[in-house]
Amino acid sequence: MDTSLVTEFQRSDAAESSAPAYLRLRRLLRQRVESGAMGPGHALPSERELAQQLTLSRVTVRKAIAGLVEDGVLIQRRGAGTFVAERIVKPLSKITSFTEDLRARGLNPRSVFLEREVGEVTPEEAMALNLSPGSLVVRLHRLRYAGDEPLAEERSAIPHSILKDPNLVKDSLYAALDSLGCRPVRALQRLRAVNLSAAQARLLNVAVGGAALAVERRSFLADGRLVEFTSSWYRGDAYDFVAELQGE
Ligand code: 16G
Repeated sequence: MDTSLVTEFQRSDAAESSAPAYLRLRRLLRQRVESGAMGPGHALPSERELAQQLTLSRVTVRKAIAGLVEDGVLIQRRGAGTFVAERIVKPLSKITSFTEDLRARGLNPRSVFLEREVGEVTPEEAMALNLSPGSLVVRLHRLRYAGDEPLAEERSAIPHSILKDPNLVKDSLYAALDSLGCRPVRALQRLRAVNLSAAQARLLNVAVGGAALAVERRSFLADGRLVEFTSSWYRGDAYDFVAELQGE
């Protein structure tokens, strides 16, 4: 058993005893993944062991873990136990950003800009963003990395009326939008499987024809305005897209 987990949990107990135990444990486990203390593939002790060591009920431990499984930080394999997710598990029910997804897994998000400019909308962008021909958009074309590993190619268009200066986008588009009070609250997404072209395969450092998930996201502000149209090509060997489905 990882003794530092026990010590840290006891410390959190002393520091914020008013927070429910399952939330403190969830936060602690998340921090350990984010800091890299528990890397991809790391096996967690069994529920029973964790409960015993931390003197918690199994229900509490299960509840702490369930939230992290839902967020894609941990995965459970039947009969084998609970592990830190190896592939990046992207929950489809939340509007998270590339930067947030990677940080949540203790990875280092980085981007290389292939394009960052203001230009007139293309017919496709005008249609997707509901803009009239001749309107201006900020256009970003980025190669998105975890450390040195390219994971996705991404093209975004943001109405110029919302984002005036493309250079406001440093590491994260959503951080820039957030700073303007314009973080999307709702999005429509379309996913399809594709084989990468030679140019894309070169950028993403995979074999020509390698599999990718092509995702188009149109995001909205609370007042209904469209704030982004982004086309992303995520490497198929690095990502799992997970959605929770509910009966009617
Ligand atoms: C994700 C989004 C993309 C968004 C980007 C912002 C999907 C499929 N796409 O890649 O629409 O523009 O994150 O990331 O999740 P950033 O804030 O790190 O620039």
